[in-house]
Amino acid sequence: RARALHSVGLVGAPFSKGQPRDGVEKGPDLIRGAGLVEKLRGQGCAVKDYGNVDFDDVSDDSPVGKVRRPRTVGLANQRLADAVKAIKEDGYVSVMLGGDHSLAIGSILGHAASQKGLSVVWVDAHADINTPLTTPTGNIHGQPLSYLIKELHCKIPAVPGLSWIKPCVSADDIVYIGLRDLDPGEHYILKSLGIKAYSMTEVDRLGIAKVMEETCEHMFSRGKKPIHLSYDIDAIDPTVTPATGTPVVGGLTYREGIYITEVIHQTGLLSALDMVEVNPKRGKTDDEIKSTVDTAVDVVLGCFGRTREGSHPPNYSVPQPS
Ligand code: EXY
Ligand code: MN
Ligand code: MN
Ligand code: MN
Repeated sequence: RARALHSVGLVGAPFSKGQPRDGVEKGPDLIRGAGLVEKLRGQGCAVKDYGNVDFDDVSDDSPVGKVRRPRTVGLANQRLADAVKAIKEDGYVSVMLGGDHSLAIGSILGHAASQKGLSVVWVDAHADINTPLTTPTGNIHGQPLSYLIKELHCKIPAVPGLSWIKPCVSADDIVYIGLRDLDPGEHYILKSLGIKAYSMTEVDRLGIAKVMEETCEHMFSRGKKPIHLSYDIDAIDPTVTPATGTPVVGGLTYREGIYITEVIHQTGLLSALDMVEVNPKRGKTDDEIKSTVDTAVDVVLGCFGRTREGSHPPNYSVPQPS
């Protein structure tokens, strides 16, 4: 092949302290183990695997108000932000394999540090926009966007370990797809900031094709910015991806989940991807784990040009009988 179709910089983030369940730290190695790098190369991508980020536990990390493990999560995200920033400066599209969704803090901050402005597409059953004061659980994987949105900054109290975070995205630069489990505070924030959101109701009403058309229209109306796609595997229905910490019935089909990636790929603007919340310990059988991991792999492949219609190299010719 003359020239790689996409340059992918892969980083693993084996981190689980943004939520209470063990196992989600195994996501990166499982997704690699399912052949992600080989499959990306097989479809023409140049891949550099930056390995896994090293995370340290902060020993004395008692809750601050309701917020659990703020210093550990804050430190992990500082490390991840540096890793993603380096990947972007090396010229790759960053692919972060989680780990829990609190990692979006570091991934988006690192991405934003290398670009002038970003659009964020957040594919999730949940809005992950609780503030330290609205969170019902204290788990930071339900809060990452609250720290990152400029318009919410005045509602974020100083929390040890997290106060270094400078918001880097505007409410207008975010589109949600797949929502179906929001807390009251989250719903209020979405409505009051006017954040574009396609819940499962809109997916049902409009169909995924129209949802993606409108998603692109909304993003492009503000100029063509690099896209950060933050993809929580729990956006997809738990019949397909059951091995995740907070499954919610009534999710995206496999086909809808993949269609999103095909459209994002076609924009040519994908600049960073998060694939998070794959937790093998939450799968009841090997088949449940495999279906979840294989779907996560397919989401990443779809982002980098895999098409369901098939494909062929540009120089392909049908062999002639001699
Ligand atoms: N909204 C709930 C909370 O704040 O704890 C549940 C959050 C689950 C977050 C998952 C990963 O997307
Ligand atoms: Mn999430
Ligand atoms: Mn979720
Ligand atoms: Mn392509």
